[in-house]
Amino acid sequence: SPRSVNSLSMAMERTYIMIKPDGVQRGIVGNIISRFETKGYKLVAMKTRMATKELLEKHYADLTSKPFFPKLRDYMLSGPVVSMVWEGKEAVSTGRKMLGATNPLESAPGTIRGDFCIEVGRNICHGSDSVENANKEIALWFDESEVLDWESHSQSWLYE
Ligand code: IDP
Ligand code: MG
Repeated sequence: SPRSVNSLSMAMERTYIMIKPDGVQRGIVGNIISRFETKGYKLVAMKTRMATKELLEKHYADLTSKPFFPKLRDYMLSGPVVSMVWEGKEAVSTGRKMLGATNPLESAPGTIRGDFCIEVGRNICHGSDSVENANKEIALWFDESEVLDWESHSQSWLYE
């Protein structure tokens, strides 16, 4: 394989990015994909589907007791979501930076939430907040066989 020693030893991560129903309805799917793609991250899984109550209760397990959880669940069930796994160096923390703050009014311009939305309950995109949670979320939303190992021809143009 033409991979360099460096690229093999560096901390490659996978993060779970999900475009929420408002992002799909508003036609922002392509823009969000494009940002991760042009950053240099590698798309290793993607599908469009309806979420389910069961998936959302696991995905947002830390939030099920919050007063806003029923509204969050209804919002996430209101239309299709786009589930993706993006891979690359520090993809989890960088993905969070690309998303911006949870509250879009506190998200910097140039971030996905900063550029495209206004309210916390309509913030168009999810991104894993730690490597551990990313691995859990990827296993929750995808079968193992749906997450692909493939070698990008850009590898040596992205990593030294
Ligand atoms: P995150 O999506 O930035 O990781 P979390 O705190 O994990 O933020 O919350 C998950 C999602 O729940 C948020 O993206 C947002 O859609 C929703 N949410 C969080 N806090 C509130 C709130 O106070 N009111 C309404 N919805 C909220
Ligand atoms: Mg979160």
